[in-house]
Amino acid sequence: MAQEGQLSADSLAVLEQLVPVAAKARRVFVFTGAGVSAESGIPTFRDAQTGLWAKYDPVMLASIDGFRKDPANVWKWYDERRQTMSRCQPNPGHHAITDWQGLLKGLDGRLDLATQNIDDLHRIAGTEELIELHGNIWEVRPLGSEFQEAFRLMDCPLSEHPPRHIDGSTLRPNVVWFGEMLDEAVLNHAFQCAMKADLALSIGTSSLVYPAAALPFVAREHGATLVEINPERTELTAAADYVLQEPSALALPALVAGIRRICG
Ligand code: BJW
Repeated sequence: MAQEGQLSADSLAVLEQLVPVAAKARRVFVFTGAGVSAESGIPTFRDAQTGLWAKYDPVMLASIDGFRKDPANVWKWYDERRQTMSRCQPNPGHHAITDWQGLLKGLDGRLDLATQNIDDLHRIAGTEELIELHGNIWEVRPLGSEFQEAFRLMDCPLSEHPPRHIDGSTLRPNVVWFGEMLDEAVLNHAFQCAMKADLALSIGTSSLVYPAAALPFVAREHGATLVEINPERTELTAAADYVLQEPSALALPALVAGIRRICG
């Protein structure tokens, strides 16, 4: 468990105000991005374009046009990321969210988690009913097919780029690329959860990629108290009621420990 003493004096002051408010909330909506997995060793989406990949436009690596032009190259990037992710474990931030979800369940409350991450770490940490807005890197589906046709492909590394279906057709990662629609049912469910929340947290996301980035704003518009956890300021920071400018693996365990001290 993270030590509260490692948090800045400013953050401790924010926590002192926030903990009693968070402990009263019974309907919590958590929205996460790549930063929540940074301390597990997974580069954030922007970091994942550094080094060898810096010369590529993210839209070429994460778009259907880029994939159609060079599926082998896009798959090479995903295969490298799969290999990195296969070595990573959930960090104290992921576990704190699961712990809070369990605590709320016992209090007739509810915590819904919508993640933009494709890395599976929230699920491995035990969070239930996870809403995966941008898909999952361990799933594939035939090019041109729908989300519902996805299946798990755990081979790591892959034996060929691109991997092929049993009928020889090209498989694509079951993720949402730029210019593609998110699964409508998944997105609607996330908006419903955001609208019902009395407390919403946006954690480890640059808050730049829409429509997902609208979720915390919508929660706020529907009356939720809004918390942001991110070492950097983002487009959301000015709209947040409480801002913890800290890594999530440090701030989340401290927040949930404070809530547990009140709620038991
Ligand atoms: C820490 C930390 C620590 C570090 N602790 N924090 C309105 C205006 C303009 C454009 C658009 C618009 N609405 C829609 C668009 C287009 C586009 C879009 O939003 N573009 C923006 C760039 C402007 N959106 C789309 O195309 C979406 N589809 C869509 O809108 O469909 C309708 C449509 C159809 C046809 C034409 C046009 C529209 C789909 C978006 C899909 C996004 N997909 C990706 C790739 C997924 C697969 C993969 O990973 O390979 O999803 S892109 C990428 O961004 C990925 C992420 O999930 C997503 C968000 O990134 P995230 O999580 O915020 O990561 P980073 O790296 O940006 O930030 C990390 C943060 O962590 C930083 O803030 C750090 O400070 C912080 N951090 N360490 C806590 N220890």
